[in-house]
Amino acid sequence: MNIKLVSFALCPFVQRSVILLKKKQIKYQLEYIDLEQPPEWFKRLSPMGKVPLMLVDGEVLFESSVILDFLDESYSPRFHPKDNLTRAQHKAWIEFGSSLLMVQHGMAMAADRKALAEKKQQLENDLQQLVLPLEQQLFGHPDHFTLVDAAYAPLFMRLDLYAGFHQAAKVIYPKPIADWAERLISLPSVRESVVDDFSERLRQFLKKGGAWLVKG
Ligand SMILES: N[C@@H](CCC(=O)N[C@@H](CS)C(=O)NCC(=O)O)C(=O)O
Repeated sequence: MNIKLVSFALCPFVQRSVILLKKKQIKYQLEYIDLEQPPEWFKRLSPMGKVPLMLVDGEVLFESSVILDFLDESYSPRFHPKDNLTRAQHKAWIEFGSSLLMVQHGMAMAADRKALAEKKQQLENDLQQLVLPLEQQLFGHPDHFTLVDAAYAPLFMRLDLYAGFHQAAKVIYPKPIADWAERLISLPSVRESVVDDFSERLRQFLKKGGAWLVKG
């Protein structure tokens, strides 16, 4: 199959697909677009005007979780659990991860310290939900990579960078999450899933958006 991934370099939802493509050693092409001024062909193909957009032999796929499912079903090894119920649970937690990505975006873009603190608190509250499934080893097991790992690694990578940008953005994790996050961001497939100057580009992007996190 000919796989082409349409991307914006800083998008965590695109990064999920890149991690899986790398993990499965699938050959693919990457095309970056300017989301502020998307090309006409992209507007025609992307129903919601969002990346990731994946072209599979020219056929259009969108929504990061659907792209993950498609890649997993089409290329070995399979990372989604075989058992129907467990697989459905993994999909549900991936959806939860998407909501966390929206909260982290709000936190990063917060215009002042107070707004950042509020978003960080919301994120810390939401993250608590992950403790039980991690303790029950529903996912996050060091020996078994899953699509949940691919879906959450972009979140933890960003939170790690924000803490480096300003200590006010340091998210406090309960131990099972801290261990999982540390493991995920050190995986080669995760480290290699972003552009080389990712941190600096992210900083510039936030600065342009007036984020307090990178002011001063
Ligand atoms: N639910 C989508 C979210 C994708 C998304 O929000 N992508 C952002 C970039 S990170 C985007 O394309 N935004 C452009 C826009 O909303 O106009 C997914 O999981 O693929």
